[in-house]
Amino acid sequence: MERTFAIIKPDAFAAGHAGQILSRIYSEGFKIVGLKKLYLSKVEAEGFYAVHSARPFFGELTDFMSSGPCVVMALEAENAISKWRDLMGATNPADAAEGTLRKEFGTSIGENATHGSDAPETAAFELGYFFNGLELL
Ligand code: 3AN
Repeated sequence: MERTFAIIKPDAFAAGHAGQILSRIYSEGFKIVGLKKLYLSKVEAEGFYAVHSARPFFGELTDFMSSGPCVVMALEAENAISKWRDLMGATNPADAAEGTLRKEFGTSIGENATHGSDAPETAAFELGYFFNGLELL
Protein backbone atom coordinates (compact mmCIF):
# COMPACT_ATOMS: atom_id res chain seq x y z
CA MET A 1 0.00 0.00 0.00
CA GLU A 2 1.15 3.52 -0.84
CA ARG A 3 -0.09 6.98 0.12
CA THR A 4 -0.26 10.07 -2.04
CA PHE A 5 -1.32 13.65 -1.49
CA ALA A 6 -4.16 15.16 -3.54
CA ILE A 7 -5.98 18.49 -3.81
CA ILE A 8 -9.36 19.43 -5.19
CA LYS A 9 -8.21 22.87 -6.35
CA PRO A 10 -10.12 26.15 -5.85
CA ASP A 11 -11.59 26.10 -9.38
CA ALA A 12 -13.18 22.67 -8.95
CA PHE A 13 -14.33 23.37 -5.39
CA ALA A 14 -15.93 26.70 -6.37
CA ALA A 15 -17.67 25.07 -9.32
CA GLY A 16 -19.28 22.49 -7.03
CA HIS A 17 -17.35 19.51 -8.38
CA ALA A 18 -15.93 18.24 -5.08
CA GLY A 19 -18.71 15.68 -4.66
CA GLN A 20 -18.23 14.17 -8.11
CA ILE A 21 -14.46 14.04 -7.65
CA LEU A 22 -14.82 12.33 -4.26
CA SER A 23 -17.23 9.86 -5.84
CA ARG A 24 -14.61 8.99 -8.48
CA ILE A 25 -11.95 8.61 -5.78
CA TYR A 26 -14.11 6.01 -4.02
CA SER A 27 -15.21 4.19 -7.17
CA GLU A 28 -11.59 3.88 -8.36
CA GLY A 29 -10.74 2.09 -5.11
CA PHE A 30 -8.81 4.67 -3.10
CA LYS A 31 -9.14 4.82 0.66
CA ILE A 32 -9.40 8.41 1.94
CA VAL A 33 -7.06 8.44 4.93
CA GLY A 34 -7.17 12.21 5.50
CA LEU A 35 -9.41 15.01 4.24
CA LYS A 36 -9.93 18.66 5.07
CA LYS A 37 -11.16 21.88 3.51
CA LEU A 38 -8.68 24.74 3.70
CA TYR A 39 -8.43 28.29 2.42
CA LEU A 40 -4.71 28.71 1.78
CA SER A 41 -2.97 32.02 2.29
CA LYS A 42 -0.56 33.23 -0.40
CA VAL A 43 2.38 32.39 1.88
CA GLU A 44 1.05 28.86 2.52
CA ALA A 45 0.61 28.30 -1.22
CA GLU A 46 4.15 29.57 -1.86
CA GLY A 47 5.53 27.14 0.73
CA PHE A 48 3.67 24.24 -0.81
CA TYR A 49 4.89 25.05 -4.34
CA ALA A 50 8.40 26.17 -3.30
CA VAL A 51 9.90 23.67 -5.76
CA HIS A 52 8.34 25.74 -8.57
CA SER A 53 9.48 29.14 -7.22
CA ALA A 54 11.77 29.80 -10.20
CA ARG A 55 9.07 29.01 -12.79
CA PRO A 56 7.53 31.96 -14.66
CA PHE A 57 4.02 30.95 -13.59
CA PHE A 58 4.82 30.81 -9.84
CA GLY A 59 2.97 34.04 -9.03
CA GLU A 60 -0.07 33.06 -11.07
CA LEU A 61 -0.07 29.56 -9.57
CA THR A 62 0.12 30.72 -5.95
CA ASP A 63 -2.46 33.50 -6.54
CA PHE A 64 -4.84 30.88 -7.91
CA MET A 65 -4.21 28.35 -5.13
CA SER A 66 -4.95 31.05 -2.53
CA SER A 67 -7.99 32.41 -4.39
CA GLY A 68 -10.58 30.26 -2.63
CA PRO A 69 -11.14 27.14 -0.55
CA CYS A 70 -9.75 23.78 -1.61
CA VAL A 71 -9.90 20.21 -0.30
CA VAL A 72 -6.67 18.45 0.65
CA MET A 73 -6.53 14.67 0.93
CA ALA A 74 -4.30 11.75 1.80
CA LEU A 75 -5.21 8.85 -0.50
CA GLU A 76 -4.17 5.23 -0.03
CA ALA A 77 -4.09 2.46 -2.64
CA GLU A 78 -1.66 0.11 -4.30
CA ASN A 79 0.61 2.36 -6.40
CA ALA A 80 -1.43 5.35 -5.20
CA ILE A 81 0.93 7.97 -6.67
CA SER A 82 0.74 6.78 -10.28
CA LYS A 83 -2.87 5.60 -9.92
CA TRP A 84 -3.99 9.08 -8.83
CA ARG A 85 -1.95 10.80 -11.55
CA ASP A 86 -3.53 8.50 -14.13
CA LEU A 87 -7.00 9.40 -12.84
CA MET A 88 -6.16 13.14 -12.96
CA GLY A 89 -4.81 13.07 -16.52
CA ALA A 90 -2.34 15.42 -18.20
CA THR A 91 -1.48 18.79 -16.60
CA ASN A 92 -3.12 20.67 -19.48
CA PRO A 93 -6.81 19.63 -19.62
CA ALA A 94 -6.68 20.10 -23.42
CA ASP A 95 -4.22 17.17 -23.55
CA ALA A 96 -5.94 15.02 -20.90
CA ALA A 97 -7.52 11.72 -21.92
CA GLU A 98 -11.26 11.11 -21.92
CA GLY A 99 -12.51 10.00 -18.54
CA THR A 100 -9.81 11.78 -16.54
CA LEU A 101 -10.65 14.37 -13.90
CA ARG A 102 -8.74 17.17 -15.60
CA LYS A 103 -10.49 16.47 -18.90
CA GLU A 104 -13.88 16.58 -17.20
CA PHE A 105 -13.35 19.40 -14.70
CA GLY A 106 -10.23 21.37 -15.69
CA THR A 107 -10.44 24.54 -17.76
CA SER A 108 -6.79 25.54 -18.36
CA ILE A 109 -3.22 24.47 -17.58
CA GLY A 110 -3.37 26.57 -14.40
CA GLU A 111 -6.95 25.89 -13.39
CA ASN A 112 -6.83 22.14 -13.79
CA ALA A 113 -9.11 20.96 -10.97
CA THR A 114 -6.76 18.62 -9.11
CA HIS A 115 -3.22 18.15 -7.84
CA GLY A 116 -1.30 14.97 -7.12
CA SER A 117 2.19 14.20 -5.86
CA ASP A 118 4.58 13.09 -8.60
CA ALA A 119 6.98 10.86 -6.61
CA PRO A 120 7.40 9.21 -3.17
CA GLU A 121 9.64 12.06 -1.93
CA THR A 122 7.15 14.76 -2.94
CA ALA A 123 4.26 12.73 -1.48
CA ALA A 124 6.09 12.57 1.87
CA PHE A 125 6.75 16.33 1.85
CA GLU A 126 3.23 17.24 0.73
CA LEU A 127 1.45 14.89 3.16
CA GLY A 128 3.56 16.30 6.00
CA TYR A 129 2.86 19.87 4.91
CA PHE A 130 -0.88 19.45 5.44
CA PHE A 131 -1.39 16.56 7.86
CA ASN A 132 0.15 15.48 11.13
CA GLY A 133 0.45 11.80 12.05
CA LEU A 134 -2.62 11.73 14.28
CA GLU A 135 -4.78 12.96 11.41
CA LEU A 136 -3.81 9.98 9.25
CA LEU A 137 -4.57 7.07 11.57
P1 3AN B 1 1.46 18.47 -12.39
O1 3AN B 1 0.57 19.14 -11.36
O2 3AN B 1 0.68 17.77 -13.45
O3 3AN B 1 2.54 17.63 -11.78
P2 3AN B 1 3.52 20.51 -13.00
O4 3AN B 1 4.34 19.96 -11.87
O5 3AN B 1 4.15 20.68 -14.33
O6 3AN B 1 2.19 19.66 -13.20
O7 3AN B 1 2.96 21.95 -12.60
C1 3AN B 1 2.73 22.31 -11.27
C2 3AN B 1 1.50 23.18 -11.18
O8 3AN B 1 1.72 24.36 -11.90
C3 3AN B 1 0.27 22.48 -11.78
N1 3AN B 1 -0.73 22.37 -10.75
C4 3AN B 1 -0.19 23.36 -12.90
O9 3AN B 1 -1.57 23.67 -12.79
C5 3AN B 1 0.62 24.62 -12.77
N2 3AN B 1 1.16 25.02 -14.07
C6 3AN B 1 1.98 24.31 -14.86
N3 3AN B 1 2.27 24.97 -15.98
C7 3AN B 1 1.62 26.16 -15.90
C8 3AN B 1 1.51 27.30 -16.74
N4 3AN B 1 2.13 27.36 -17.92
N5 3AN B 1 0.74 28.32 -16.32
C9 3AN B 1 0.11 28.29 -15.12
N6 3AN B 1 0.17 27.23 -14.27
C10 3AN B 1 0.90 26.19 -14.66
